[in-house]
Amino acid sequence: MATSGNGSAAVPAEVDVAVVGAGFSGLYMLYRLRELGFSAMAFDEAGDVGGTWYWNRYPGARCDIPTTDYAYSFDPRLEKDWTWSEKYATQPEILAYLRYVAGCYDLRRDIRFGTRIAAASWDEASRRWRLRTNHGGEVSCRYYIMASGCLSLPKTTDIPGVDRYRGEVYLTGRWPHEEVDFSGKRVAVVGTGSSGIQCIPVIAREAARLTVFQRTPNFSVPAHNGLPPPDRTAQLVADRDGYREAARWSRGGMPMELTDVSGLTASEDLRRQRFEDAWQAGELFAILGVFNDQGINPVSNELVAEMIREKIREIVSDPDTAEALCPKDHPFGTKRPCLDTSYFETFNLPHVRLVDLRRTPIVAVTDAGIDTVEESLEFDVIVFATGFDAMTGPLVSVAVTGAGGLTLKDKWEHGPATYLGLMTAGFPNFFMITGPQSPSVLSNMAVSIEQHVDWVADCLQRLRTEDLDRIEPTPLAEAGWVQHSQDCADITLYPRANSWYMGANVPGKPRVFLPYIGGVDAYRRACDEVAEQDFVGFRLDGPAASRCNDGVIRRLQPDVAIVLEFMASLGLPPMETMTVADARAFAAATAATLPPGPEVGEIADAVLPGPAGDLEYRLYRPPSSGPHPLIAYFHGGGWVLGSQDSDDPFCRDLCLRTGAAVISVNYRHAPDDRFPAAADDAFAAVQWIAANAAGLGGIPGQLTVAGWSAGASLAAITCQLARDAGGPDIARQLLLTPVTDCDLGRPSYSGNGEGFVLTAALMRWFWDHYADEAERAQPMASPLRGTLAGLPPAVVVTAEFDPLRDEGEAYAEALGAAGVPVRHIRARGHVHTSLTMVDVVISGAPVRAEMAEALGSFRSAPIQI
Ligand code: N01
Repeated sequence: MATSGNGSAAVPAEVDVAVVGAGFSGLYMLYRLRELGFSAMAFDEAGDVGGTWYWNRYPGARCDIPTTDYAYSFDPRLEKDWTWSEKYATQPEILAYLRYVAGCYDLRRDIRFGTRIAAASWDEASRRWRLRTNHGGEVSCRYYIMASGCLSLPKTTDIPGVDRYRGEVYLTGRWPHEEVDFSGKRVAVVGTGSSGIQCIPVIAREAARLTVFQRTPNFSVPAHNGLPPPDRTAQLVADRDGYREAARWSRGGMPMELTDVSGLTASEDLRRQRFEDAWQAGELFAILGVFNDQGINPVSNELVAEMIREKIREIVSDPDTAEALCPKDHPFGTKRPCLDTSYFETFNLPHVRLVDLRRTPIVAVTDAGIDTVEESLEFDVIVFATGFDAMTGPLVSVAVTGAGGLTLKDKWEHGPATYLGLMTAGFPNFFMITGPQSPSVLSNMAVSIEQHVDWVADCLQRLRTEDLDRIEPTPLAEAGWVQHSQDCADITLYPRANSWYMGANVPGKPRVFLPYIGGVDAYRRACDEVAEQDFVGFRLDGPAASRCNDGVIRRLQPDVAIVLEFMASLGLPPMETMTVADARAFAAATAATLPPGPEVGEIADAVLPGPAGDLEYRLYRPPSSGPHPLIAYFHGGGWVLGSQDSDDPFCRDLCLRTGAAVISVNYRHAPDDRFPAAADDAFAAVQWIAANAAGLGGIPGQLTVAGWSAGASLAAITCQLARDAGGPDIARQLLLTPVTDCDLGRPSYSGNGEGFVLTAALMRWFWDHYADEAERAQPMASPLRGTLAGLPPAVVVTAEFDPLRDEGEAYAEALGAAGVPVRHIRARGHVHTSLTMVDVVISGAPVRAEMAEALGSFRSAPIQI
């Protein structure tokens, strides 16, 4: 084999697989590749194995996942032979562990240390990557794997004057191997993230004076370090395989019971008790899971945040310092919280001082210390704990050039785009271990690393077995995953923080949520499904054949998927197999379990005269003083179910978002009163509301007619009847996932007819109860078949996974063709019922906001009658 030297050891000219990095992921990758008989070589700039644990040698450096879980699980022998001494091991102990693992499998033999891959380019002709090392050596490989870590490239210090300083300077992420002596010295620490919070108490023990420069206070909870957690250890001893499997299928990569306690509804006692338990547990996932809604609901989040602030105020004696240490600019958890040992207590020491950079920013580093806007401070040592160019930094710091000459840096100029965080389109045979848009830093890295390495190893093995030698994700699959990853983040509070998760800590970096927050379990399922479905979304090529099962692996909104999974887990009988009475009782009971929706100004129940007796209605008034525009609203329920109660949260939401008074009118239901009773009632109700607008607190001439599902059908029909009758004046119509036609043969009926709550079978059941076959084609039942010219401007909302999608789209299109102003909102990833699930399906909120905005945009439109 031809080789090119790199100083200490030879670098082979050709390997099957080149791996960058010899930390947790690189070591296991190398192990798996060897096991499968691939020739493989790993490269690391460091002098030995360890990755992050090689570089981050600062005092106090420890893991923040308990050692019972922060370890390899692939070989039970490792677990038997290695014993951790602490719950959160120190950096030297973790480094010793990784050295031990490397020794067990003689991995160093295939690692070139002190060697950085400086550039990599894809050669389509040979279907190989050509890598260049910092020593000028070249390596050709079929597959190129970056196992370079998420937090391995320290951020360039962006404070002016750093080069001028004449004292000792240290960077936590590049700590020297020799012990640093702080005794008797005046020390500055800049940065209060995990690294700062870990090293500050330890440095304080030695330094003569310690000054901490804090730009953003961080949430931290006591680690309560000690022996490895006895409860977890006992579970491992009792059933090691079961424990590890539970970790693999958990939300965060550690076995953990998820709570169903909501911060919004829990009693004060329960809130406090759950918080105290988590505080005492000293585990990240415990404090991140005090309430099931703290990651998505600001009110619930603030409860936890404030309880932590209370602890800080209790611990820190000086009230001003305590207040400065209290984080207030981001929701709890949206920046990575820290686990500390005596961090806040350290500020009670007489020689420790906090400088709040929000009040007195740094002007520059001087030759003797640091100048703030208020004072000049001199130091013997400055420690920068200023963080990393996280996740994408280490990947784009290598000049990676893919097929067609595009560099990774250019491709990701506006943010990373990956398929599953594993690969990126345009870069064939290039894999990332824990890349952006995979759970990585939001999970127990040990579990996520093993999952990625196993997926890649299995993939390479399958390619070899099938005589394939090139794999690349398709643009469609990648765009779908990027969207899904973004959708997952968007329903949480995470994007609100200026965190390194968002790339916000590095000036000029695109602001994009980098990791995948859907959970280790959901993520693993997606990866497994991709492989099982013949690598859906990947293009596979070999000397003899090519194939591509193109597609998107996750198209539902993540919270909609959770609701569907939950409903499926209940194993309920389909509604169409129930009696009407049972179906009504079931629908009412389900509605009663949902959150109540937002507070409005006033709610009043009353009746209005209908053609066959009084009709009940509920009036929702906005908090602002009136008069208000009016919305006459008709509930959903297939003409069979529901009442003015059933859509209550949605009506409250509609009232607040539009600033209109909503009048939700009940109407006669089938089969007791069949077609056209409901339509007659709806028209009569709108006539009465228009006639009594002023008395209802409404602005005459500002009446919108709205509805959801069958109620939207009634709204559409009412607008047609009003036009034909020459009144009343209707300013706008809002049709949310409407029934518009009796033809159940449209593609959305077959595509979305099962598994998305409203089924094709249930829709048939509704129609059968409501109208005879012969009546259904009348415009009073199928408004799509009516004349549409001259109708009021319409906002039509359709949901992607709704059997009624196509008839809603057809109605929007037909209205437009008839000259009616239309705003058609397509709710991506939603089902028929999800947009009305206020405070349950968070991803519905932006759609409802758009809906309200669209209604507002028609406010000045001329009335069409
Ligand atoms: O970095 P950080 P880190 N002037 O980015 C401040 C993992 N980790 O190395 O927030 C003044 O969190 C910056 O301020 P601000 C863990 O995932 C784990 O501490 O940008 N200050 C912030 O306070 C962690 O989240 C462990 O306003 C400046 C700090 O520096 C991740 O690594 C241990 C500044 C940087 O905090 C990163 O942690 C250590 C400036 N110009 C790390 N620039 C474990 O426990 C930045 N800052 C396993």
